[in-house]
Amino acid sequence: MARKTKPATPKTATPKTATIHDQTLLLGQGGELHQIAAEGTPVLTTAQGGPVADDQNALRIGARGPSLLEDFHFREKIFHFDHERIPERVVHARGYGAHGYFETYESLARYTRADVFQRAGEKTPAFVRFSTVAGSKGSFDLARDVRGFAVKIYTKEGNWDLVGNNIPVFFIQDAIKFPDLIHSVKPEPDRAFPQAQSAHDNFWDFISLTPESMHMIMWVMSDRAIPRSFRFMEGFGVHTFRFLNESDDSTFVKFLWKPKLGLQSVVWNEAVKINGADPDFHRRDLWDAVQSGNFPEWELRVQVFDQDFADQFAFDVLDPTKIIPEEVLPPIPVGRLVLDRMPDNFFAETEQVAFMTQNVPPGIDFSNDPLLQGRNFSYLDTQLKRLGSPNFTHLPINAPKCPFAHFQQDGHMAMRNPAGRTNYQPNSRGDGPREDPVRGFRTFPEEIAAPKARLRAESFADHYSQARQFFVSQTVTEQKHIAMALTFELSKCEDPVIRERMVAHLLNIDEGLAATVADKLGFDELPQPADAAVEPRDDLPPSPALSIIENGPPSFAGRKVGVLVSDGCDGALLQRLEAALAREGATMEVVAPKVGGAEAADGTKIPAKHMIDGAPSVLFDAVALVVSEEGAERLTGEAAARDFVADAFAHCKFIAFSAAALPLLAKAGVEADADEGLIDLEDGASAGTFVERCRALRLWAREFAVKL
Ligand code: HDE
Repeated sequence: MARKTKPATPKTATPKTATIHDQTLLLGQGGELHQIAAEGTPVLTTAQGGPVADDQNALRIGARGPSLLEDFHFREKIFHFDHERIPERVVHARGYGAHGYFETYESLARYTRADVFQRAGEKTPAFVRFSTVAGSKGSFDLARDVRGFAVKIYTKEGNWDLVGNNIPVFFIQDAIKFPDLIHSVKPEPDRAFPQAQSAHDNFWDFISLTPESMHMIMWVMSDRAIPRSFRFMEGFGVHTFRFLNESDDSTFVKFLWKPKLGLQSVVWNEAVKINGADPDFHRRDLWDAVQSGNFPEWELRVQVFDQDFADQFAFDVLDPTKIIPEEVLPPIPVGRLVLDRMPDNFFAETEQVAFMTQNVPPGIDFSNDPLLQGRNFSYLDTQLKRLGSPNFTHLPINAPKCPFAHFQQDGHMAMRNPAGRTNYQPNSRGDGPREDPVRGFRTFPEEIAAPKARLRAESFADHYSQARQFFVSQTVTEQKHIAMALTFELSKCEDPVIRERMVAHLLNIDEGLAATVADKLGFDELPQPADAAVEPRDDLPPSPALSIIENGPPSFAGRKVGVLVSDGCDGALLQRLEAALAREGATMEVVAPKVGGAEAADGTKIPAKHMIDGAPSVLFDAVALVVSEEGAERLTGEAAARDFVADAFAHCKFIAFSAAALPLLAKAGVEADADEGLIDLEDGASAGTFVERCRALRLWAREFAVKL
């Protein structure tokens, strides 16, 4: 017998209603209005607003017969589903965004007339999207990669997009090489792998033939490319821009974002494991932080300089493969960015947001950096491809939040065509907007007299000196990580010629680094150093601002401890630990043999966030083992528990433990008194001591004793 399928309707709270034009309507979660069904629930409609009677069965002849074309509801539903995807970004496809605001510290009127920098304490709405570059939308978060750090500030003079990265330099000096760079790093075209990885022949082939990328290579082989969280990374505008004040005087400017919680990265072995355990590690982190009210914050700093400084500086300020070290030109704090609200809908906001380098308000102007000039074309062009219509500025996330008026009209999805007869200017009716030479955007009238040609400036020719400066500015631990990263990546190249060409470049950066990598790759002898267009300098002083470890946080705030518990454990100890962490602004997550939780010795229930198999220690900044003797005994038999401890130790994390956990430590191959990173919570050390030690984030000295 034929049957009509109708799912059960769960009971909901008493709905809110509104009466509009004598019709009583239901108010939805987001304030949207619904027609009311007989049961008092919102009515499901078609996109045309027609009420739907049956959304479980397509229209067909009989119960077992063919479906009918006449079923407009079915056809509309499937048609729309078929078109749900828009092209992912060619680069930076995987990203995650949040709303917030930018707060100006003090007037910068002497440098710029940009309205956003005029009034101390003024808050301007902002949206930020963080991203990886190489991977597709569904790739994992902890790829070794540059992170995008794109900020849209909705100023009273239009949107200002500072489309930056978490690394202050770039691979190439001319935008015309961008497609080659990106083709080389993306999956190889015949085999379509590897996904979201630079460790393959094509990438290193291109890089080894592109000496200008060497400075950037030092950064992407450093731990900067495997950040612990978006919240703990810096952001950089990369290019030199111009500030223009009311008198149109120009000052060069570079923009930097400094995370309030300090810098932090993970180690490579950890990154690989995080990708398996939680491919959404970074997005989850941002979501959790914002939702729990721990709003991530960055300070905007600017390096401002004039033409004289630019002329005297050792490198060309238009060259995007160079930095101006902070010790040479200290950045000035000018405001702060706070992220305090997650999007209501990922697609509508984070996916459809369209950043464009050419979005600058009056008072901010471009320099002639050839990469920036090329980007100013690309970002508009790519939005048309991705969003499908020149009216992408009509989408709420992209629309300015200040009044705007122009005569652009029509096109796909036009949602705000102006009313009235006049759609041009000048017009004799006095209708519509007119240009304003005083408030409007003015370009710096730079005079340039030079031949039209395809040229690269001589002043861009030094590709090694700052790469070396970056390397010597790192701590010994960080230098070791760079050597390990280069070795790993090059070990994945099948063509030995590529490895050799890269070691030849490294010889121009640091001989010790080159020798280490060559040795680990199994070279019999070192190649000749690569030809350098300009003799590399070794007199650039180390810049401590370039080290992550030297710029760690002042406290353990914003970090997370994973506590492995078992039945019969000391509940009071657990509470002391939680309280000590809360005082620091850090959090604790309980990991138990069962996700249902555990029962402390005094009978109290301990709710768990994770079961041990789903929460390896790589997901935490530090760990604690609060177990009973019996619990420890049981856990020693579980590989996941042994790995929890062994990995935390290998990744140089601080480990607190109750005395009963000793057998578990032993089974994981960790000596309880191996170093000061192991803290016995029942032998003089308090939960507070553990938290204090955790401020160092990692016990890096251990790394030289442990071979990862
Ligand atoms: Fe981009 N870049 N890029 N880029 N870029 C894009 O624009 C491009 C460069 C950066 O979260 C695309 O909307 C060229 C440097 C970020 O939506 C595209 C060149 C820096 C994002 C594009 C560069 C960046 C993008 C793809 C060489 C750091 C993500 C999707 C001249 C300062 C923004 C899109 C978001 C995205 C082109 C180099 C940062 C294709 C041609 C240098 C953070 O237009």
